[in-house]
Amino acid sequence: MRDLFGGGDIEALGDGAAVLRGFALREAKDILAAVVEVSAAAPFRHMTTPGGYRMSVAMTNCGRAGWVTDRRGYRYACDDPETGRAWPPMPPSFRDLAMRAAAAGGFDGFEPDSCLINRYEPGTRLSLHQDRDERDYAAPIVSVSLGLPAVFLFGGLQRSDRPRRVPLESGDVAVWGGPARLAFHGIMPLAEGHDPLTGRSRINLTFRRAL
Ligand code: MD6
Ligand code: FE
Repeated sequence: MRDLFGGGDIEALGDGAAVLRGFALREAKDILAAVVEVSAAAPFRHMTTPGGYRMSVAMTNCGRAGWVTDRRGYRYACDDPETGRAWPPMPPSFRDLAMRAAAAGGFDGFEPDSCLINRYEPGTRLSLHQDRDERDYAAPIVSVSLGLPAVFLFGGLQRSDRPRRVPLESGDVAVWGGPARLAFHGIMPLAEGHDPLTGRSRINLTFRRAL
């Protein structure tokens, strides 16, 4: 069962991890409008991995720190390397949503200082990885899905642990922390489709406590 107003189901993905079905559905339109504003100041771009590959996911950030990758490595930076300016501030509504989602997932007191915004198009994928560039792992990761559906791969603490395949729809929020903080995760190649709010794309917001 799910309702339209964010009071929906919580699906456990193991100890410390859950999907909050439809948690961000009510504010989806407003979030996407804010993403358009952020990306006017800090455009989506395809970053380069330390190994020299162009990422198929297009990314930007808002908040005090933004996640970046280039030939020198993965890290958080307070300035956008493309513009030389600070990342756009995190809208208060983003922070509020992330805090409420973290609390619903069992993590009270989450204070995100970084919001990585990812744009996927059909065919785009994100290979299995851990989020480990943050200074400490006490805070959870909160990941908001909007637009086209995707299959989230959620594994264990070893790369070799077989991941579960979790379908994510627009408005779903995944939260992982505590014993699951360093779980391997990824996104299967996006299927072709059309979403009424985003068209031919999926927008993902990942909130972290980076610094
Ligand atoms: C998702 N994204 O798109 C999950 N992690 O649902 C991630 O796990 C992620 O998009 C690190 C960097 C970029 C990402
Ligand atoms: Fe990740």
